Amino acid sequence: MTSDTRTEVADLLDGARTRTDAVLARWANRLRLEVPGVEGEAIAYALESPGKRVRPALVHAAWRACKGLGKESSVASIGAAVEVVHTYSLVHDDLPCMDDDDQRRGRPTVHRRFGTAAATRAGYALVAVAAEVLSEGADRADLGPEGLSRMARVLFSSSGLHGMVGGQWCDLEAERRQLTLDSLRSVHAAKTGALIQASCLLGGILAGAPKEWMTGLRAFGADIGLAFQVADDVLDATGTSAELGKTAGRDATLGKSTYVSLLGATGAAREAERLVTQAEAHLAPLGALARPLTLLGRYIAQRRS
Ligand code: GRG
Repeated sequence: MTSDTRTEVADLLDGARTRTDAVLARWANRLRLEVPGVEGEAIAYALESPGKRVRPALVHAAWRACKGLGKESSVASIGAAVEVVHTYSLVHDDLPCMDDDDQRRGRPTVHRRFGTAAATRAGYALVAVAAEVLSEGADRADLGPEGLSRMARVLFSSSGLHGMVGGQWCDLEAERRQLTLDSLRSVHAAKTGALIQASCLLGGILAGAPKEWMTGLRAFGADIGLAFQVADDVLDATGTSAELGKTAGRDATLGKSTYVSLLGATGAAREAERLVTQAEAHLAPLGALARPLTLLGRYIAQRRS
C-alpha cells in the first residue's frame, strides 16, 4: 500500500469509528441507566470499548459502492448493529471457559473487570440489543418489514449456528487437534468470515442493490472474510501484545490449528493476499465506486493490529 492509500483507509476507518461510536455511546448510556448494577456497567464497558470498526466501515463502503443514497444515520445504526454482534462475541470469546484472556482492545477483558457472571450475562443481553439496533437502522432507512426481515436474516444467520456460533464451537472442539486446511477454512469462514460477509451484504441491501451486485458482494465478502481470519492468525503469531491490544501467541498456547501452524507465517500471509486479490475481481460489476471496499480488503490482509 502506498502512503496515499494508507491515508484513504485511515479516513474510511475514522469515519466508521465516529459514526459507530456515536450510536454505541447512545445505547451504552441508555442501558447503563436501564440495567441496574454491575451488569449495566459491564454492558456499557463492552459497547464503549475501542475497536477498529472494520465491519461498520464495510457496511458503509458496500452501501456507497451500490450507489446508496439517503440517510447516513441509518447506515450508522446498521453498522453499529453488526458491531454489537462482534462485541458480544469478543466478550464471550475471552471468558475463562473459552479463550480465557485478560486483555482485549488494550483494556482488561469484561470478565477481568466485572467478574465472569456479569460478563456472561452482558454477552447474552447484547444479542437482543443487536436486534434492536438493527431495527432502529431499518426504521431510519424506511425499509419496511421486508427490508428489515432481509437484513435480520443476513445478520442473525451469519452470527448463528451456520456462522459465528457454529464456527466458534468447531474452533473450541479443535483445540489440541490437527485440522486439515479444508476443515480449518470451514471453521474460519464460519467463525469470522460470515459476519464480515454479512457486513458487505447489509450495505448492499440498504442501498437497494440489484441481484448481480449482491452476488458480487457475497463473493467478495466470503473471500475477505476468510482473509481476515488468516491475517488474524498471522498477527497472533508475529505481532506483539502491545500492537494487538490482547495477549499475543494465544493460538499456540491453546494448541490451535491455524493457517500459521499449517502453512507457516509467510505462507499464511501469502494466502491472505491471494484471497484479497481474488475478492477484488468480484467487484468488477460495481465499477469505480467500489474503490473503498477494495481498499478495505487490502487493509484486511495487510493490517498490523
Ligand atoms: C454470546 C450468543 C453468543 C455467541 C458468542 C464466542 C463466540 C460466540 C464467538 C467468537 C467468534 C470470534 C471470537 C471470532 C474471531 C473474530 C476476530 C478475528 C476478532 C478480531 O476482530 P477485529 O480485529 O477486532 O476486528 P477489533 O477489536 O478491532 O474489533
